[in-house]
Amino acid sequence: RIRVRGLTIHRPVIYGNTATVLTPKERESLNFPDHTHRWTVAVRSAASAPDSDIVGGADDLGYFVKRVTFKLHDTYTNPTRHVDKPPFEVSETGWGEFEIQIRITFITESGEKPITLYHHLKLHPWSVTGDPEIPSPENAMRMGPVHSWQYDEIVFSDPFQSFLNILTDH
Ligand code: SLL
Repeated sequence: RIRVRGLTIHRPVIYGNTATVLTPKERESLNFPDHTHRWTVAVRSAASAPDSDIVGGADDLGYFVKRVTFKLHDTYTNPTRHVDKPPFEVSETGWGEFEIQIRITFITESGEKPITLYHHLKLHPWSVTGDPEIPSPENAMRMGPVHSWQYDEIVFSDPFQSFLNILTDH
C-alpha cells in the first residue's frame, strides 16, 4: 500500500442542526410531555455537483464515510447513535440544548483514523437585542425553524493511493 507523500486532499462538509417548536397537538401525541422541540442533527457534503448550485443536497459522503456516530446527552435512551449510510443524521425530540459529539469513521480502505466534531445543539432563536429569556413557544414558533450549521473541511494528508483514487474518481 502506497502513500502519496506530501499531498493533502480535502472534502468540504457542513454539520449542525435544525429545530422546530412542537405544536400542542404534537406534544400531546408524544410520551414525553416535557419535550418542546423536534430537531435533526446531520453531517452533509458541502460539495456541489459540478453542474449544480445545490450544496448539501446530494448527501454523497457515503463513498468515503463508513459510519457517523452521534453521541447525545445522557438524558436520552441509547445516547450513542450509529448511522451507517447516508443521510448521516439523527432526529429526536427534547427540551434542552447540549453538545453533540459527532464521530466520523472513514471506509476501511482509507486507513484513516476517525475524526470527532462537536456541535452545540441549538433550539432557541436567541436575539441579541431582545429579551435574554428563552423565547416563549408562541414567539419561537412565529420566528420559524432554527438553523445552526458550520462549514468545515476534512483533510487527508499523505493518503493511500487507492483511497486517493476513490476520492478523486467520485
Ligand atoms: C440543560 N445541559 O440542562 C442541558 C441538558 C438535556 C436535554 C439538556 C432529553 C429528552 C429526554 C433532553 O432534551 N435533554 O429525556 O428524552 O439544558
